[in-house]
Amino acid sequence: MDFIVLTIFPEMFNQFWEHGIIRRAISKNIISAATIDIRAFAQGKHRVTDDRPFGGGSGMVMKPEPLAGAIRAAEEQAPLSKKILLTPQGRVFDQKLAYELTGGEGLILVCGRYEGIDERISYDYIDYEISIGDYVLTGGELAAMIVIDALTRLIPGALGNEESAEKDSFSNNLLEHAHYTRPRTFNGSDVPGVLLSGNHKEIEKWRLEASLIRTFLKRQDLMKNRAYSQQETEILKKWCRDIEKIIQAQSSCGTDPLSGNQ
Ligand code: 4FV
Repeated sequence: MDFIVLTIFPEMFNQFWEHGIIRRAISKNIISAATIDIRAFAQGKHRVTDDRPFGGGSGMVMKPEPLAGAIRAAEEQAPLSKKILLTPQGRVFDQKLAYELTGGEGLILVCGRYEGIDERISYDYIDYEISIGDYVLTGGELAAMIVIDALTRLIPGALGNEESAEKDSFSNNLLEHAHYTRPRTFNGSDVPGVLLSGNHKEIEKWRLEASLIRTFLKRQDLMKNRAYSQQETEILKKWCRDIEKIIQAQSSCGTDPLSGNQ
């Protein structure tokens, strides 16, 4: 997959390309990564890329001409790549969208600065608008890094063993189970025994239940309109039975199960 980032701060990506899974994916040609300096397409001796907004108001707007020049240059390098503008106006990025975007040849990621870019660039040049969340950044660069990072680890060969991307949080719309490593005891707390049992069937069951519990406690929104497997449904029904037993036990000893009052 090819990534070309259009930015007035290309140097911000130097470190990003040179570390971890991104570095390895580039070295294994699983991805190609490049930046294009928008300022290189600005006219005049000061190569101005921004100007005051028509209609007045605070802040500056990115001029259309340098952006158009940079986008055309990127299109020459990657004619099949989709042109993405990182903006709070866009579809909010999530694991589902990450999977969808890995299906393409590549992405040309346009990073805005200042108050944003001239709207005519969105009209005439941009295929998708993507937001990394409902908050405002000083520029689109960090958003571009997040998109590149989340997509790269989904591309076969990028991660060590394939398996881990499949078992990601959100890959099955559940939060990932807890992870433990040596030492077996830390700060007086032991690793759950089942994980030391070597019984992979029981370990898988424990991990699934751990994912369901975490998702139930932390992100119930993810549990709504989700299709549940037979095994997951069994686990959820067992919880209901266990909770029923507790409630029954409470009422049998005359305690109001909800208030706990006698
Ligand atoms: C943003 C976001 C974001 C808006 C004005 C850059 C800033 C400035 N991009 N998801 N949230 N962009 O806040 O993607 O130009």
